[in-house]
Amino acid sequence: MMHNENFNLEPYQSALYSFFKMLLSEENRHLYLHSDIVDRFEKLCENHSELELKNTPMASFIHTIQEAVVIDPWIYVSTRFGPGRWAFFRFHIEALVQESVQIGEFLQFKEQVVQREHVDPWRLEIDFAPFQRDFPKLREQRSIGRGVEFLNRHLSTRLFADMRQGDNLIFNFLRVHQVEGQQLMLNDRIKNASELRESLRKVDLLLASKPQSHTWENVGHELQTMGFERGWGRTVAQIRDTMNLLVDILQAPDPSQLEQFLTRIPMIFKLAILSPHGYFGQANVFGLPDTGGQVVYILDQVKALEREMRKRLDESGLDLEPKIVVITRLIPDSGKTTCHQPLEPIAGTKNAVILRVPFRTETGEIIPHWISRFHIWPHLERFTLDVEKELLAELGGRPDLIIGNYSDGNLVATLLSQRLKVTQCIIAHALEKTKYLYSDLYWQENEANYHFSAQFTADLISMNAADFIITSTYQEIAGGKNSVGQYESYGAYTLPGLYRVVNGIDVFDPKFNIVSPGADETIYFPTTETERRFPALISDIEALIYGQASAECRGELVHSDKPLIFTMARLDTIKNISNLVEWYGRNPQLQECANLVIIGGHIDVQQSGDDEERYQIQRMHDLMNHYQLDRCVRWLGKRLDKRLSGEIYRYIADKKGVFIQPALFEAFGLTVIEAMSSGLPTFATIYGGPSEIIQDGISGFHIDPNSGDKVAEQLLAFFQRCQSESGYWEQISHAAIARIQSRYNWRLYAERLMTLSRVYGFWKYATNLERAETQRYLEMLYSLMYRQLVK
Ligand code: UDP
Ligand code: LCN
Repeated sequence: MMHNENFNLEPYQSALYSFFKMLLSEENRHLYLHSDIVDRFEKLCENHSELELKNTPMASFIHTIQEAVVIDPWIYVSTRFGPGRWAFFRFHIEALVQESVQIGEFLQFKEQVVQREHVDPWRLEIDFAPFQRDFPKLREQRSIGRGVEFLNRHLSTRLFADMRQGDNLIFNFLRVHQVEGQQLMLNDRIKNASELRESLRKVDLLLASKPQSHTWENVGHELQTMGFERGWGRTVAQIRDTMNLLVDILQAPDPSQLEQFLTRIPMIFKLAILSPHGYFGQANVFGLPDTGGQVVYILDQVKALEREMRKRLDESGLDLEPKIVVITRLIPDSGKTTCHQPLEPIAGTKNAVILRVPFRTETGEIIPHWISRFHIWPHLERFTLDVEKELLAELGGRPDLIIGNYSDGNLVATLLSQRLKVTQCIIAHALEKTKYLYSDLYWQENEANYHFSAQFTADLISMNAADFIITSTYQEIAGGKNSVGQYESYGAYTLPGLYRVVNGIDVFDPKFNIVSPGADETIYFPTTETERRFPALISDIEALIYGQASAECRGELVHSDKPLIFTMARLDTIKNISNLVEWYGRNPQLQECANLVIIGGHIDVQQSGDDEERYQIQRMHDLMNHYQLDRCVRWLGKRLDKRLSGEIYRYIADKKGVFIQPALFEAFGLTVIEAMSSGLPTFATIYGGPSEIIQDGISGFHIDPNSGDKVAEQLLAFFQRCQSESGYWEQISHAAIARIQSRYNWRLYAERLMTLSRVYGFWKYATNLERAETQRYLEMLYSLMYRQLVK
């Protein structure tokens, strides 16, 4: 009997039989995704209306199936009862046997689809679960992504259960802080935790008698003789405040006070941010292959972090300028970009720089050309060693925190953090495994073009090595009701013939924290804020949108009075822009109602050096020819500077237009928040981050890129409603602006990230967060698997 703790399936045995029989009857089909399963089930319900299967426990069970693997006479299914909660079953169609199976068995069966009888039962199985047995885990789904709160609560209770142990820990921790050879917080006049408590009492009496606005310069000397050093605060009032927090913690520890206290300790002065691939520059790079939101994100992040670091150093009484170094690869043949320059100051910051280090061949020659992110794996190890030297020289010492970006940057961050013994944070931006369907199962077929085997192995290593992980949304970690999270997809998967992962990462791990990015508020702001706008750009924008066709623009809009449907993205397959053209082309009513404006790629296919992009460019031309769209579609194949593209969003909003993001999958989607910040009603894919950014029908609209005709209908319905209902466009526009202002901004981001790095740094010092056992296992994986794969 199929036993399931959540559903009583006993009454539905014969219906289940019919259902599985139906799957088996499809010739040469072995794999079914959740949507296929639901689709087949609906057919079953139609054909057997007398069975009344809808709204039964069986229907609920069917909806939990994420994947079915069908090889006569067996059907194996993976079921998901919520984020991170999975169970696996198998069903024998002739013997009518149903039973639970282990994840490893499920994966092994799935391998048969690719490997037939050559499946190796002794294939390497990777399992991180045993290392985590004694490690605290979140329990509730709603807590996923709030790891630091949990960790703080859990570990403080555990540590301070023995007060003496807790006090000693804090005392020792306060003594390790130094900057540029200068001791901070405590000096050796205070010998232990009880002396610390005593000194805190005395110093408070002393400080109470001083003017509260006096600074360390006035009182520092006296404080030093009592055992205290710089770092507690700038003014007497701030110093007392921090010390009182500590007194409270030593008396009766409370996790939120501990967090507050840690945020005040000067721990982060120097930051290294890794982003090796792509063209990383500040101008003429957006839209180039592999160069998109990640670069925008990092440049904005650096500005916000520098501000926050400076504010905190200032508040702790230190006159030091923070230093941030963004490390990328140096590309000698970098066209009109600055990516051949070894060092470039970052505009809008005082002290942050881009440090470029070239990739070298085995014999040491510099590699001159751009390399796709899918092919850079063999270069990263040597790059790490070269970066280490240059980074230490640039910073004059070790960084206090290393942040990795994307699979390649995260791997380099891991290697560097291990070598330098520095806290490591990683940011995925986009995990490719969820973007490309069956990229794990059919990895061998894609190996030449994508090298997913190396990429997924690198991902697995860095996500397990990281001290903490920042994500932009909840769904990035744990998905939604019917969608698997990007990290969650690394929980279990198989690369047939290479290895199978039975416990890769647990979404309940407290290392996950959601810290969402924002959009640069000086560039992306509501269309109604007229005094901040750039009116001088309007004539340029009108020329771009309504001007004549040229080598860089295709299509000439005939009716300038119509609203505009706007999209902007790199032209790769996943962004799905050419399909948008097709949906628009197939709907003459929509063409009648609104024009389509696209920014992305190049008009001339010869100008692109990227295979995917070339294919998309050609397809765009074919579709525009086929549907004769030159009078209602304007396609700009050029890169615009940020100020201009910011003003374009607002121009489109002035004309009561909309923004559309039709991607097959979008990890987060910065264009979505840029458009919404500008007040544009936004239609964006349900696959990935946008489904969380937008509340459907309230602050924008969800669209399903697999149902293009329906998307065209949704757009048409929106424009029709705007015509018949005055104020509707404004309603959605205001809600979009409010949504972004409340949730997605860089100030909150920087505050949070700086707090997280301190709290994780503290717990890493205080406990065995580093998990030496895992570390050794990861080294083995790196050495025996990753290095072999990239040879
Ligand atoms: N962008 C741009 N010009 C282009 C295409 C994109 O300036 O031709 C910018 C866009 O404004 C956004 C970023 O590049 O800031 C794209 O980020 P997103 O997260 O939407 O997608 P990604 O490219 O990272 O997949
Ligand atoms: C990469 C992506 O694919 C986008 O979805 C994100 O918005 C971008 O990075 C920034 O994180």
